[in-house]
Amino acid sequence: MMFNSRGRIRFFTWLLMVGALGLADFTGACAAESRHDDTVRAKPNIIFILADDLGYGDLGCYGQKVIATPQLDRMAAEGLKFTQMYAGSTVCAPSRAVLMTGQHLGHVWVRGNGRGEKQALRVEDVTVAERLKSAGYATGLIGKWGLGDEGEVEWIGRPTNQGFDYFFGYLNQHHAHNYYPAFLWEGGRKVQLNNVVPGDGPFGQGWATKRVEYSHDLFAAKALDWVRDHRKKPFFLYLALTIPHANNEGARGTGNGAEVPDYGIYKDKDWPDPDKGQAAMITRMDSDIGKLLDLLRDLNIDKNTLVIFTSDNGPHDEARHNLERFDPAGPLRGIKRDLYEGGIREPFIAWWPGTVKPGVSDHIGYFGDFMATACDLAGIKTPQNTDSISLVPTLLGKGQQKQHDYLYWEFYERGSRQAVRAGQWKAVRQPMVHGKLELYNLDDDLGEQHDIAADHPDVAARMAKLMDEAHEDHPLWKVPEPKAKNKRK
Ligand SMILES: [Ca+2]
Repeated sequence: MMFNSRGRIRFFTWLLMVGALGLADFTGACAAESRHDDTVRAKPNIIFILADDLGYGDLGCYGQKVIATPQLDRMAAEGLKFTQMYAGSTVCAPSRAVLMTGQHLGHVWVRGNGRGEKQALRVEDVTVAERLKSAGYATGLIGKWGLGDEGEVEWIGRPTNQGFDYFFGYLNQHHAHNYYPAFLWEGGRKVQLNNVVPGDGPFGQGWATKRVEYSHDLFAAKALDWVRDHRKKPFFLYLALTIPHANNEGARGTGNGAEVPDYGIYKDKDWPDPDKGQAAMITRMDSDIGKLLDLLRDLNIDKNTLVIFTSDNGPHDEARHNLERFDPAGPLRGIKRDLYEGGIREPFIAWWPGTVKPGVSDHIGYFGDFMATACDLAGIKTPQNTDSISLVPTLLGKGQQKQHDYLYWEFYERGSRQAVRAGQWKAVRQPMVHGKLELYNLDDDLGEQHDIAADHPDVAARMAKLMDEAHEDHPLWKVPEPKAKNKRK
C-alpha cells in the first residue's frame, strides 16, 4: 500500500469523517423516514444500469430511427426521461469514478483512462456502494469496473475493497474490450471461461477464435440471479454493461470491432458486418434490460425499486461501423473524447412504478448526483467532500429541487480540454487552462455551431473563472504546459 504524506493526512481525515458520519447516519435516517411518505419504503432497492459508449441519440425514445430499443422506450414511457443529464467524463474510467464518488472531474482522483495509481480508487475515496452498505444494503457489481485491478497499488481500488459485497466481471478496461474473454473475475477469483483467445494481451484483451461464452449474456443472467437472491432486503445493483463499446483489438485484428453472437433482426440488412453488429448489440442489451424489469414485476418488487439507465460517455466510431447510418449523438456535436455535448450528454431514464411519475425532465444534472440521490433514498448523509445534489425532489415530484451553479469536466487526452455548463451557457477550452475559450448558448444553439465568446466577453470571463475555480491540481494528472513553453525548453 503506497501512501505519501498527503495520502496519510487524507486517510486520517477520512477515518475521522467516517466516524462523524456514523453518528450523522442516525439522525439522517430519522429525518429521511419522516420526510418520505409511506408510499415510499424507507430504503428502496436501487439498480443503476450503465451502458458503455452509448450516445444521446442511440435509443428510440431519444430519436434513434434505425436501431430498435423497444424495452428502453417502454421504460422511458413508464418513467422519467431526462434530457439534460451528463456523464462524469467523456471516457470510461473517470466517468465511473465520478459516478462512484460524487466528485466532479476537477476534484475526483481518477481523471482519465490510465494505469496503476492514476486509475485506481484509494482507501480514502468514499464510494456510493460503501455508503449504501453502511445503511444495510446488499451491494453488487456485475460488469465492468475499471477503477482497480491486479497490482500492488491497484488492488485497493477493487470493487470488493470499495463497498461491493459481490463482484462479477472485468476489472481492467482493456480486458473489457474482449466480449469473449478467456476469464472473468468473481470477487478476487479468476473464473476460466471456454473461449479461446490466442495471443491475448497482459490484461486479457484481444479477440477470441473460439467463441463460446459472450460476457454480456453472462452479466445479464447473473444480474437476474443476484436480484432473485437479494429480493428480501434492500439492495444496490450496479449493472455496468459493456455494450456497445468496441472490441478495439478485434477491430484492428479483424476489421470488425462489434462483437455479438448473432445479428438478430439485422442479419438480412444490406449493411457491412460492423454496422449489423453495432445495432445488434444495442438491441440485445435492450432486450436483456426488458427481462430485468420483467423480473422486478414478477417478484413484486418493482414498486420498491428505482432503476436508472444511462451510459458512461458519448458514442464511438471504434468498431469500424458507419456513424452516419445511426446518427448516435442525435442533434449534438461530437462523440466520445469530445467535451462538446455529444461526448458527455447522455440518455438518462429513471423508472420506479408508482413513485416516479412518467414524464420528461429538463433538470440539468450529472453522474455525481447519484451519490446524494442514493444517500437521500437510503436515509443517510451524503459525504461532505462531494459535488453532488440529490435528484430525489425531481424523482418524487415533491420538494424543492436544488440546482447546480455549474457542471464541470476536464480531459487530458488529445491535447486536453475543459468544459463548463451553467444555465444555457456552455464553454469549452482547448487545451485546458491555456487555450482559447469557446462559448455557446445551448438554448439557441444545441449543436454548438456558433462560438459567441467574442459577443459576450463578460459571460466568457465568468465561465473561465468557473473553470479555474473547479479545477484542483492533481499530483499525477498534470495540466499540459502550453506549446510555446515546451519549445523554449
Ligand atoms: Ca465508455
